[in-house]
Amino acid sequence: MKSDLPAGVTLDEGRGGLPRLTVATDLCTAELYLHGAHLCHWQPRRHPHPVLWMSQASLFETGAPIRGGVPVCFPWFGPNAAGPAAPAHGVVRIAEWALDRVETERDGTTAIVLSLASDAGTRAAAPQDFSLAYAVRLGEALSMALTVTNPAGAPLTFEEALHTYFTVSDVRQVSVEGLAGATFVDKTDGGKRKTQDDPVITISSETDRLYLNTATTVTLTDPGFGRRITVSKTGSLSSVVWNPWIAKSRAMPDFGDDEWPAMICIETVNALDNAVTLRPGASHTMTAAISLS
Ligand code: TA6
Repeated sequence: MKSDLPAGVTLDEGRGGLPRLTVATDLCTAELYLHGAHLCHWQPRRHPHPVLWMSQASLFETGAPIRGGVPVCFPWFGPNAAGPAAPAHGVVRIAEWALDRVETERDGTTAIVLSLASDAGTRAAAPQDFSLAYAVRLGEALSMALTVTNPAGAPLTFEEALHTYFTVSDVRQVSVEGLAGATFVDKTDGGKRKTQDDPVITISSETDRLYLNTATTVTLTDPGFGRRITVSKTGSLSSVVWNPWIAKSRAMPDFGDDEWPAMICIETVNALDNAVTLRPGASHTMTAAISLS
């Protein structure tokens, strides 16, 4: 695959010796690990700060999730009620994906396509058969498209997420809009279902909300960095807003104790009531498009 790479794209060993695609074009810099098809870095050339956040304490080893960037979560979101020993957020973020192609589009955007099919490794924790294709387009904007195909002879029901970690100047200063009126599951309050009454979400404690039945675009305003990040989506009816705050940060070994002010997750999801069921042979695509202004 190394020989097929366009100018500005290299494939080498990254942290932990894991295969890593590095993009350095006129439009942006980026890093994507084949482990979990995990986008770890993306920064448009004209922006002084990275857009995606990475923990300095993240692991980079087979079998372990990477902390930050955009974890790809499938076929369940969060813990697996059916298998407490099963990995959180599913099996594909700790699987080794195939790099199918890398192309440079006419406007200079780098388009990467990866794939993953169920095998004995995934079936050990997730019995369902699946076939995934993941298209990541990197330029002055970022778009990610996760396509799930059901290769089996029976319906496939799954949850999924593009669990995007954003870098912010100070999470206590940012505001999140676009979810007004939506119902959310408050994971900091026993999973109670509540309504987002205030059109502006601010963060002043641990915040872990799964918004349901919402297809809206979400904006993150960061006065400290003087930027607004827009997350628009298709094929997704759930969104998550998450910041672990102090105690939860300390409880996560791959998350620095003092890192929580610098990040917020705004995730593009299908979970709980919005889980997807595919009939045999059918496909479903969820996309997230991220732009800055
Ligand atoms: O999306 C928010 C969340 O479900 C939080 O509850 C927290 O667990 C976070 O994901 C990180 O999950 P992870 O399994 O990566 O530690």
